[in-house]
Formats: sequence, structure tokens, C-alpha cells
Amino acid sequence: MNLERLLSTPHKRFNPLLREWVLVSPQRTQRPWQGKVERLPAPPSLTYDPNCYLCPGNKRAGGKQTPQYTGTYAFDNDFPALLPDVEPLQYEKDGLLVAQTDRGMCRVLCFSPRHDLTFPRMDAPELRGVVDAWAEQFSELAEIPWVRNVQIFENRGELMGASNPHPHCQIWANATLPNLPAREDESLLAYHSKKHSCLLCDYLQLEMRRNERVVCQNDAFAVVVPFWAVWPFETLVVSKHHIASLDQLSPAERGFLGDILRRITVRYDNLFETAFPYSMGFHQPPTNGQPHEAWHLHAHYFPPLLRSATVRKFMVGYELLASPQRDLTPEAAATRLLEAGEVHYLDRAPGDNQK
Ligand code: H2U
Ligand code: ZN
Repeated sequence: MNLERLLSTPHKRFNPLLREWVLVSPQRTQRPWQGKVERLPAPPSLTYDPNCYLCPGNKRAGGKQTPQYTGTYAFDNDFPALLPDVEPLQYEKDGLLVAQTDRGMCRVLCFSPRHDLTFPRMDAPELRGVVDAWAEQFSELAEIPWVRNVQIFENRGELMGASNPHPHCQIWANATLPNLPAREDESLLAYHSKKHSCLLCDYLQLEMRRNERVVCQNDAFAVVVPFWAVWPFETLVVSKHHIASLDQLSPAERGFLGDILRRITVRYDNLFETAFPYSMGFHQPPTNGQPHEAWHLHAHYFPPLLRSATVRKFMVGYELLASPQRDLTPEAAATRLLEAGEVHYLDRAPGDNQK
């Protein structure tokens, strides 16, 4: 059967990474909206903000001093969610009340000393510096014997809960596998043992052949709106080569990673001519010193905006009680992202409509 026949009718799509379904309701995109209208803050205009905890030379909330850094700057989170020295404790009552301590570390990585700079407007050396810092942080944390997962993630924008507009991400490393990396791990391993090939290699080949959801690509990475996307403009960044983690990237591939992330974030900003909010992050294999044949480096972007800079998708009723659901089809979202172009709207000359 042709996908066309599904595009105007309610249907379910399967997410092979999480092994769950998403409900797609394309007939519903025209529904009226009299609900919440978001007010996005104006992006910072100053290169240095004396009140920002992350600007060079300023005092942080915990009292420590941020140095006069010039490139990227990583530091231990002053308010960490995980602690490295916790007593190992287990609690269990009849298999119903189950708890245990988890050991971990949290870091913050500033992308740039410039308060007003965002990922889509960084130049190639600046982007390369961020990718190098990610790879370095991953390697350093993965080498700690008790660390099993290194989660690199960025919350961009107030709407996604970022506490500060200064360009930065967070890195949490802990001694157990969190829910979603654990589910991906199981799915990737199950696929690999059944088909003797890699789920994401096979998926990417399929997407490249069909060219229905590919947004952009370079020599080493491609960005697709996944067939099973939940968020309206969700994307998946997949390495073209079968590599498992950031530390395995060649120098050239590090450049290509910076390039592809800049290009997808330019497209995001161009969609509604706004600093497009999202949560993004990498998924990499468990850091247990084992080879991970089934694993394939990728990043997810989960942006909440739906039809304009002011109307967001809510994960509520049906999503909380039954299953994720979307109206806009992933194919329509990919077309919108393709049309958004790769010249950042703030960098266009006045009167220039070129994208
Ligand atoms: P988010 O913007 O994604 O919340 O990340 C900012 C992190 O920075 C947050 O986890 C930390 C917060 O705990 N932080 C410090 O460690 N020191 C500070 O002075 C301010 C913020
Ligand atoms: Zn700042």
C-alpha cells in the first residue's frame, strides 16, 4: 500500500527505537485554537550581561567564579541532580515499593563566552569547539569506572525550561541506565540480533532512498523528521557511518556534526522567525567498556512549537493517559523545514527574501 492513502486518515505509526506507537490525525490540522498563547522573551542583545551566571568573569549562584574563558567552558553544576558519593542503598517491599540510590555527576557546558550567541549563528571554528568539548566530556565521564550513561542535552528557550539564555548545555552522567537510553538499547540490540544489521543504518538508508522526510545532509550526517515523530517539528540527526559515540568521530566528522546542527537550528529559527525553543540531546551506548555493535550515534530534537511562535503542543490528556498523538504529518513537517531555508532570518539583507 502507498503511504499517500494514510496521509489524510487517522493512523498509528510505530517507533522502533522505543517500540511504541504514535497516533497521527492529519484531518485535524485545521482545528481552531482559543487556548494558551505563548509570549516568547526577546532574545538577548548584549554580548556580555553583568547579571548572567555564565558570562566570563561573573560570580555564579553558588558563589563560585566563572573564569574569563574564551572558547567553551565546562564546570560542575552548582545545583546537581546527582551526587558522586552516595551510599549504595536498595529498598524493596513485595516488588511494589522499589527504590535504590543512584550515583552521578552533573556538568554545565557553556558554548561561547558571548551571551547573545546561539547555536545557529556560530561560525565553523566555534561549532567545532562545542563538538570537541562534547566528545571530550563524553570520553572523560565514560572512563569513570562506575558511570554507565552520559547524557548530553540542551534546553533552549524559556519555554523548554532553560534557566538562562546564555548558550549552554548540560551533561548528566550516572551509574545506571535511564529509562529512554535503556529502551533504545534493548530495541537496538533486539533488531541487531534478529537482522544482523543496525537499525539506524537500515532506517537511514530507507529514508535516503525514499526522500520524503529528509531535511538536510552533509558528507557525514543526515537530518530527518522521523516517520514516528511525536513533536510537531521533531527531528533525528543520524551519522551516515556506523559509529556508536562522539569520541569515535574523525576530525572531519566533528566539523560535519557542527555544520549539520547549525543548519537544522537555522531552519528551526526560520520557521517562525524566532529563537526556536527545543530540547535536544545525544543518545550513545552504555559506557561499560564493551563494544556496542548495535549502537549508532544520533541526536533528537524535540521542539514544542506547533503552528506559530505562540502556539505550542501540549502533552496532556490522551498523551498522558493513552499514547502520543500528532496532527501535522511528519511529511508535512519535513516540507515546512525544507522550505525554511538555511540563511538565518537575522542574517538576511533587508528586502532579501532569499532563504
Ligand atoms: P538549564 O538552563 O538547562 O536549566 O541549565 C542551567 C544549569 O546551570 C542548571 O542545571 C546550573 C543550574 O543548576 N547553574 C549553575 O550550576 N550555577 C549557576 O550559577 C547558575 C546555574
Ligand atoms: Zn551570559
